[in-house]
Amino acid sequence: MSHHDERTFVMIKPDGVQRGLIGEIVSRFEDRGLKLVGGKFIRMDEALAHEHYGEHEGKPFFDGLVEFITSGPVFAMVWEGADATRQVRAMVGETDPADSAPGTIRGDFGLDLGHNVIHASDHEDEGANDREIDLFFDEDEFVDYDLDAAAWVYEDETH
Ligand code: IDP
Ligand code: MG
Repeated sequence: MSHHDERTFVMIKPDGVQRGLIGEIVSRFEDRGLKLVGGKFIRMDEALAHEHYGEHEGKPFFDGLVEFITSGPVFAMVWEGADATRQVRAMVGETDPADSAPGTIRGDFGLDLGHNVIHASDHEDEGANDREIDLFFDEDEFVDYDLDAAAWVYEDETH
């Protein structure tokens, strides 16, 4: 079942947490058939924020981004499934909620670029997933189990 086990890093940002969207967003990934393998509710410190958003250091919005992402708790998760990184990014929408199609998370729950509810690893950035998963999770924090629904999600999964 190797092609079902791609892992991707997802994080509900402080605005999503404060607006009570954790359940709604988790539901969307569950409904899609993805498997939750790790999750943690944390307050990011400045060092973690700098490391996570290192690629944006020096950009005009960087300081505001670090201030925002450390301003309250975030819910970090790892989801697993076929083509998970690309599929999750498609469910998330564009970086700017104003450009995001209705039906996507940012398109349904946001209006402002600086408060776009959710982070997901970039499928176009080869190393992003592994880097972000490693940054937020230790290997022993992943839960090893079979998701029974997988037998109905994937045609080639056995019952
Ligand atoms: P992404 O979250 O869709 O991958 P990135 O370009 O990687 O988008 O930017 C990371 C985050 O930085 C965005 O999600 C958004 O919160 C913030 N951001 C990006 N560009 C801007 C901007 O021009 N103004 C304010 N915030 C921005
Ligand atoms: Mg990005």
